[in-house]
This record gives sequence, structure tokens and C-alpha cells, in this order.
Amino acid sequence: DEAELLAAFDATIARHDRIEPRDWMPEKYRSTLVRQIAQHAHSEIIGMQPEGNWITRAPSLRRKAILLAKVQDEAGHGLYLYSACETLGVSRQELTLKLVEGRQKYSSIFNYPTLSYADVGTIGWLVDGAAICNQVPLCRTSYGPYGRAMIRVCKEESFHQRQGFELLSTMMRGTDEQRAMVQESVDRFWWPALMMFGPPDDDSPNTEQSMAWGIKRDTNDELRQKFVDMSVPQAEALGVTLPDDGLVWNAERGHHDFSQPDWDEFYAVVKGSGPCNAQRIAHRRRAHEDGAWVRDAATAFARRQQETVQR
Ligand code: FAQ
Repeated sequence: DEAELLAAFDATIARHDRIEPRDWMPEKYRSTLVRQIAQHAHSEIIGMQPEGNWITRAPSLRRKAILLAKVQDEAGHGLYLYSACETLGVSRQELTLKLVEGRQKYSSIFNYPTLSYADVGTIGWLVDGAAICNQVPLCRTSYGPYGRAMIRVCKEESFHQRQGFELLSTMMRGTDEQRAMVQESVDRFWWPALMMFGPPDDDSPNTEQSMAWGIKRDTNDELRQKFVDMSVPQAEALGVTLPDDGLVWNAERGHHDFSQPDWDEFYAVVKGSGPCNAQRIAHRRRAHEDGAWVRDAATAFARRQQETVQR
């Protein structure tokens, strides 16, 4: 009966063992995972747009090949995550519809524009850097298919991060104009990158339960702190200034103190009024509609194959 199933589920979580698709799970555990994995998948897919903006304008064939490969990796991560989500009994079609109808979220960061080519490097360095910080602990998440997906995604994302850092360090060894371009880009992306970890723990409605279920392994503030500590020496190595006067080493805590991002801006962006929200969704909706004939053709083909087998 249900009490026995719940006890078995709780015991699996307590052992830090994994819940698998065919195991019994509380409905709220399932719906929390669908919410988080879908939002993660949508972020990968929408996240192709800001960088995709620079594919046709990359400064050399080499840079263009690198950027193309990175954006393709993001498509792969999105599909991988949709598959993980499908093991929880929702279809990719359903999830895509929820995204284009604005009923499911994606990361706030992708609602900011990419105004210069340096943004390609900054996204790799800071946005992929934040993504890795958040996702490495998710390799140990309690839901099997999500944790296994994270292992591969993290390997590719570490590579993306190095790519961004290398791009910026090349520009920093270039002209004064290039150095200024990098600094201006870092100034714009630093605060939105801090917002990627979600609201402060006191204002995060989902953290407590998600931690108890082992869906999340660290809180939003813990991960934000880790990201700041990791980014400071990297900024020094690059020779850029992080735009926060409150950023200082606190020897007592063994961490950097830093200022809070503008949380009103975060909530506005999440609710749809960021600089690029409308554009991102309109673009995704158009791509989905333009792809209808491919889905129809694939479905018709699969049906005919099936009929041939039956005959
Ligand atoms: N943006 O109670 P919490 C990438 C929402 S990396 C938008 O703290 P939770 C790689 C949250 O959903 C980016 N919404 O929520 C890449 C909730 O709303 P709801 C994707 C946000 O889930 C790099 C509400 O606020 N990574 O794509 C954000 O416990 C470069 C309250 O928040 C992931 O998704 C936000 N930043 O913690 C691609 C990682 N933060 O649903 C291309 C997996 C919070 O109740 C280029 N996700 N919200 O209406 C997570 O770890 C968690 O879901 C958090 C949020 C930490 C994001």
C-alpha cells in the first residue's frame, strides 16, 4: 500500500541511492522534477539564440567552427534533457507547447542581448561557468536519468567554459579597443550570471523540499558563493574587473563577500519583461511552426514502416 511505497522511497533517498523511472514516487517529487528538468531543457534550447546571433559574424573561420559546434552541443543537451523528462510521463511535444505558450520557464540569463562579439566569450566564461557550478552537484541528483544526463552535459560544458575563457584571453592580449570590449561585456553579464542561481535561499520556495528529496544538492546561495569564489582568480588572470565594489576577500569566512544583484530586475525578467523575452519566444515559436512539415513527414513515414512490417 501507499505507506509502504513511501517508506521504500524515503529509504532510497536516505541511502543516497537513485530513484528510477519505474519506481514509485510521490506525485510532488515527479512534478518538481518535470518542472526543473523541463526548465533546464528549455534553457539549453533558448540558450542557442544569443550565441547563434554571432555565427554569421564570427571574426574567422576557426571561431565560426568553434561557435557552431558549441551551439550544436546545446541543442544536444536540450534533447538529452527532454528525453530524461519523458521518462517521467510527459512528452517533448507537450513540453515544447508549454514553452512557446509561456507556461514553463527557462533561465533568465537568455533574455539578455549579445551586443558584441566579446559576449560570445563572456557567455562561455561566466554563463557556462555558472551552469557548471550548478550542474556538477546535479550529477548526484536523486533521479537516475537526470543525474546520468548531467555527467555528459557537464563534460561538454567544461569545454565550453574553457573556450570562452580562451577567447577572452586572446582579446585581452589584443588592442585597447578589444580589451574595452571585453570589460564592457563582463560589466553587462556579471549580475545576470549571479541571478542564474535563483533567488536568495530565504525567498526560494522550492529549495527546502528539493534538498530533502536530493533533487538539489546545494542551495542557491551556496552555489552563488562558490561561483563568485571561483570567478575572482579567473578575472585576475584575464585582467578584467568584476563590477562590484563590495567584492572583497573575507578571511574569517574563507570566502569573498559580494553585493546582491538587483532582485527586482530578476523577477521582472522571469515574469517576461526582460530585454529579449518576447523576441526569444517568438523566434522559438516560429521555428516550431516551420518544423511542422518535418514532424508530419516523419510521423507518416513511421506509420508506413509500421504497416509494411504488419503486412
Ligand atoms: N531563471 O524556488 P526556486 C544552461 C524560478 S544553464 C528563471 O529557487 P528551484 C547552459 C524557479 O523556476 C541554465 N527562473 O526554484 C547553457 C521557480 O519558479 P517556479 C539552466 C528561475 O527550481 C550555457 C522560482 O523562480 N540551468 O542552460 C531562475 O528550486 C550557455 C523560485 O525559485 C538549469 O536550469 C532563473 N535563473 O531553483 C546553455 C539548472 N531561478 O518554477 C547555453 C537546473 C529560479 O516555481 C549557453 N535548475 N527561477 O514557477 C536548477 O538548479 C534550479 O531549478 C534553479 C532554481 C537553481 C535554477
